[in-house]
Amino acid sequence: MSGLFITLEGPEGAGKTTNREFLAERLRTAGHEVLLTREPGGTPLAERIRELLLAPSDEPMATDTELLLMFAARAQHLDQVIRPALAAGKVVLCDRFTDATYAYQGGGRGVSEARIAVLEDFVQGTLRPDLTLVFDLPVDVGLARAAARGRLDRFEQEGPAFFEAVRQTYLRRAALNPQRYRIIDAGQPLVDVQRQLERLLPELLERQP
Ligand code: T5A
Repeated sequence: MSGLFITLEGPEGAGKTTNREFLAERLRTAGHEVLLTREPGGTPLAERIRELLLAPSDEPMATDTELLLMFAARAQHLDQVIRPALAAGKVVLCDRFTDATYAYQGGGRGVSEARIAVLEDFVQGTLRPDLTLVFDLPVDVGLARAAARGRLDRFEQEGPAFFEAVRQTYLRRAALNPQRYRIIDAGQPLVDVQRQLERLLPELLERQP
């Protein structure tokens, strides 16, 4: 793989979607071919799985069903989009990836890390992101932002304890591997968040293929 794999992570309403185009533009301006994508989703089939995962439903979704659907969508996304783009030397900027599984299905739902790691190895082989930006902010601030957008999806209907576990899982994983993770203080006004991203750009560009 000759490309660069960057993932954007964080709890609800952290601003990943708002900032991913900003980052992509900066990287393109620096002369790199950037593929912007997201999980769950990123291909037509994986986007259909996303709909299943996000739609509120009267039938409760079993935790293992949720976990396996996340990895089913990921397998499709890797095969159709991520691996080919990396092989072509592109920068892949992905809004959420397997850290979200550790945070939501692991921290939030209580699935053991060991169980998630088995699926991670099975679906990804040795592929891991080169760099992960964690957009961190207090849970109540993120939930208020998400709520202001209107109708809540199936995950957004969870309570604050779920999202606190999600947040703490991200922070713990980042602390364990400072080489790969960078924390962005996403509770700041947008202009300040983007200032932090600007400061990270030289490092991102240094890691370019
Ligand atoms: N999931 C995903 C799992 O459980 N396991 C997995 O393995 C994977 C891959 C995906 C859901 O799936 C779960 C996690 C998620 O719950 P999603 O809609 O993609 O669903 O969820 P999010 O990625 O969380 O999307 P959000 O839109 O909720 O969060 P973002 O993208 O971080 O936030 P964004 O940019 O949309 O911003 C939210 C609002 O805040 C404003 C924006 O304008 C927007 O209105 N905003 C700010 N306001 C003030 N100051 C700032 N600095 C702001 N930044 C953004």
